[in-house]
Amino acid sequence: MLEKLCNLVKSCHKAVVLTGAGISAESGVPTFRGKEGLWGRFRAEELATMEAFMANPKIVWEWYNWRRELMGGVKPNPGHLALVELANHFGSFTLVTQNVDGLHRAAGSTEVLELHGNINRNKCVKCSAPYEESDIDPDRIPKCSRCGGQIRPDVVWFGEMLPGEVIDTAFRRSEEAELFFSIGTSAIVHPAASLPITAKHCGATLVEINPEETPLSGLADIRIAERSGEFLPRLLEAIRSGIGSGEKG
Ligand code: BV8
Ligand code: ZN
Repeated sequence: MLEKLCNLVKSCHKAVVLTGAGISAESGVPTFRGKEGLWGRFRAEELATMEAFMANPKIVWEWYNWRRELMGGVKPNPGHLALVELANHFGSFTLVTQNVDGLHRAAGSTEVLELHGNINRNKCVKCSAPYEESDIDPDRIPKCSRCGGQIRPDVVWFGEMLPGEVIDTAFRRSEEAELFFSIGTSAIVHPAASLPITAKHCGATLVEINPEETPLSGLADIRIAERSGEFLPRLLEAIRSGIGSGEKG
C-alpha cells in the first residue's frame, strides 16, 4: 500500500486534498459526529444555522465562544505538518478544508481553500462587513457600524451558500486532479462531499484516510484505515527514503 502510494505521489502532477474535522482530532479538537463529538453535546445542525442565530443569538455565540476557547490552546499535529511537505511533491497541490479551525495555515500551508469559513473571523449578519473584534460577549452582541446588523461568526451555516470563488476553484481543481486524498471527513456534508466524487468521475485516483468507513469508502481506490497524524508522516518518510519508482509524466 505504502509503495503504491509513493509511486502515485512520484508519478502524479496534480493533487487535491480534502480534509475534515478528523485531521484536527489529534490536535484535541473534537470532531462533529464522533462519539466525543461536538454534536454529541449540541445538535449542531440546529445551532449552526441562521434560524438558530436569529432566534437565539446568545446561545449560538456561547457555542462559538466555547469552541474558540477550546481551539485557543490547540496546535497543528503531525498530520497537518505532513501536508505542508507533501505539497512540495506536486506541480499543482490544492488543499481544501471543511474545517474552520485555521490549523492548516498555522501548520504552514499557504494556499488553503476554507470551504466553511473560519471560526476566528466575524462578520455582520446583514451586510457581511468583516468585524475584527475577537471576543464577543453573548449578552452584548456588537452591532455593525455600517448597517446596525448583529455580528456573527464568519462561518458557513447549514442552508447557506459556500463562498462562490472558493467552491468553484475547489471543483475545478478536483476535475483536473490525478490524485485526490479525502482525509478525516465523514463525507456527508455537501457540496464538499461531492468533490472526491467529482475527482473520481474525472479520472483521479481516490485515496481515503479515515479509521472509520464512510459513504466514500466504496468508491476509494486506496483506503487507509488509520489516523492521519500517524499515517501521513509515515508516507512522507517513505517518500523521503526513496520507496517507489515512477517519474512525473
Ligand atoms: C448548502 C461550519 C445549499 C459551521 C459546517 C440532504 C442531502 C444532501 C445535502 C443536504 C441534505 N439536506 C441538507 C443538505 C445540505 C447540507 C448538508 O450537506 N447537510 C448534511 C448534514 C446532510 N449542506 C449545507 O447546508 C451547505 N449549504 O447546501 O447550501 C444552498 C443552495 C442554494 C442556495 C442556498 C443554499 C452548507 C454546509 C456547511 C455547514 N457548515 N461547518 C461550524 O463549523 O460551526 S458543516 C460541519 O460539518 C463542519 O464544517 C465539518 O467540517 C463538516 C463535515 O464534517 P466532518 O469534517 O466530516 O467531521 P465529522 O465529525 O463528520 O467526521 C470526522 C471524520 O474524521 C470521521 O469520519 C472520523 O472517523 C474521522 N476521524 C476521526 N479521527 C481521525 C479521523 N480521520 C483521520 N484521522 C483521525 N485521527
Ligand atoms: Zn452590516
